[in-house]
Amino acid sequence: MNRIVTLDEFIIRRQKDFPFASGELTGLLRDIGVAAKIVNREVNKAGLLNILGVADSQNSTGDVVQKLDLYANDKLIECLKNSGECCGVASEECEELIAIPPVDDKPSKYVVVFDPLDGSSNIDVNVSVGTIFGIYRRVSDPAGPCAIEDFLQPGNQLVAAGYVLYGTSTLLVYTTGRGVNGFTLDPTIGEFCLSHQNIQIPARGNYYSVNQGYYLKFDLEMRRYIDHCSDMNLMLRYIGSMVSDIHRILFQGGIFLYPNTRKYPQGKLRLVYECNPLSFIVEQAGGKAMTCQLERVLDLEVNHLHQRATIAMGSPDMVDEMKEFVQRYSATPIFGKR
Ligand code: AHM
Ligand code: MG
Repeated sequence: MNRIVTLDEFIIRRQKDFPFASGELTGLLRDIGVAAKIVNREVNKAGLLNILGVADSQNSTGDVVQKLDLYANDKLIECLKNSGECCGVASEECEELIAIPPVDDKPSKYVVVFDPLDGSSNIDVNVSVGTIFGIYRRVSDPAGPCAIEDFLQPGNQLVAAGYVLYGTSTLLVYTTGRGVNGFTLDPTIGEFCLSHQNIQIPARGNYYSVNQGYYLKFDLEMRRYIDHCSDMNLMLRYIGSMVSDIHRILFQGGIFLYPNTRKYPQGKLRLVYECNPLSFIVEQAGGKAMTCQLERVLDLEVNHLHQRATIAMGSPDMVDEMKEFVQRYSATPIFGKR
């Protein structure tokens, strides 16, 4: 029988890959793992408690907030505040960043961004949801509190990123820029165990994932590409939970699209909390991630915390093909853009 490798053990082993590592990032990843277990416990028993349903508030971008979103948000913030390993957090559910004072006078050099419960429209109907996170090294003066510039770094500066998928089983997938690894929560021992080592996205797949209900609201070039996916007999899969849709594509190949619509001219998904961390993971697994205007997502300038972006990500050959369609059918000449 293969020996079980727990997330904690794996993270500590990997610390040796970074010769100047102080253990801070290692500690931070472990703390996120702990928060994920707490959120998982609540997600699993959500139907038993009176915490399902819509809370009496909207988040900073006007979406209806589910109660479980608030719970997950609070738990992540609480775990990170107590950990002493990060000096600030920014969450999709909070308008502003939250500065975290040093624990035991120990200054920290990292900040964490997260979407506590992505795909929240699925919560009430027992469909998979996820948590997405990203970690940056702070760029502000380490002597003071964290600052907005720590969070407005482009995705290419991410030190680590990951997601937790609360599905038929609970999985934590993360990267520190040296490949992507996945861990499945074994509920009998309460540990995330290494289950998917060095995840590589297939060059192509049989799935495309897009909200086809918005088809008529997409630009012509995107409609043409979607027609092509259909002509090629690709299978449409769209859960409405980006983590779940990307998870399938990571393992089985395919392309995920969230283009601009009339309602969301800049796209709907959040660059800081959703697009950048997942793009880092997809690229680390050998995939590609670009906007529907053909810019590399990880190179986008970040101007504000709740900035939105369009996205096309997944299997490299399929993203390249999408790019060709956009170049061919786009009304605006955008050749030469990467
Ligand atoms: P959320 O973070 O508020 O849950 O919204 C993000 C979700 C993504 O997970 C998903 O891909 C998308 O929104 C679905 O949006 P739509 O219903 O417009 O297709
Ligand atoms: Mg989200």
